[in-house]
Amino acid sequence: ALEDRRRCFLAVAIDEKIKEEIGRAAAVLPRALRPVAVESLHVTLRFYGEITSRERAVIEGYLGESLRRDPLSPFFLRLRGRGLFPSRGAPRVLWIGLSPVADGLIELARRGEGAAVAAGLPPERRPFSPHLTLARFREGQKSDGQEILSLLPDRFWGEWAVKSLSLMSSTLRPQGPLYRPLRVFDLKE
Ligand code: 2AM
Repeated sequence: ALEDRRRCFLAVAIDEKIKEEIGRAAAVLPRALRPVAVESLHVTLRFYGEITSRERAVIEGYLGESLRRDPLSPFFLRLRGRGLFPSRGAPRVLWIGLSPVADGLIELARRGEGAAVAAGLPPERRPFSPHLTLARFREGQKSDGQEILSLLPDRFWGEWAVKSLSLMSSTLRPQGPLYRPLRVFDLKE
C-alpha cells in the first residue's frame, strides 16, 4: 500500500558543537539560500527514497547482519572547505566538504548500497560524493555562486568520532523537512 511508504536515508550524525558553529556561519547567508536547520545537518550515506516497510525491514536486517558479521570500528571525520553543486552554472546546493574522506565512511556507504540492492531497490548510478549540505538555493532566485562562497569561510570546521549510523525518515513540510532516526546502528568500539 502507498500509505506504508516512507522517505528514508542512511546518514551519520555530526558533532553538536560543530553543528552549532556551522549554524552560526550559515546564519549570515543571503535570502537566496534556504539553510538546512542546525539540528538537521548530517552526512548522507545513501538516499533510499520512498520505501515500503518491507523494503525497510530488509535494509535494517542487511545492515544489522553486515555489522555483526564484519564489524566496523568508529572512525574520525573532518569537515573542511566548501563548494557548490553543480560547480558550474546555476548552483543548487552549498556544501561543506569532508576532507580527508575516511575509509570507514566509504565502507558504510558501500554497505548502505548493498542494503538497497538486497531490498530490490535500483542501484545508485552516481558515485558516492560525501558532503554536508549547508543550504539550498531557492528556485527562481538569481544568485552569484562565487559571491556566496566568499561569504562562507574556507576553513576547518572540526573533527569528531563517528560511532554509529542512522536510518533516518524524512517528512517533507512547507517549513523544511523533518528528519527522525528510525534505527541506530552502533559501530564496534
Ligand atoms: P543532499 O544533502 O545532497 O541534498 C535527505 O533528503 C538526504 O538525502 C539529503 O542529505 C540529500 O542529499 C540526500 N539525497 C540524495 N539523493 C536525494 C534525492 N534524490 N532526493 C532527496 N534527497 C536526496
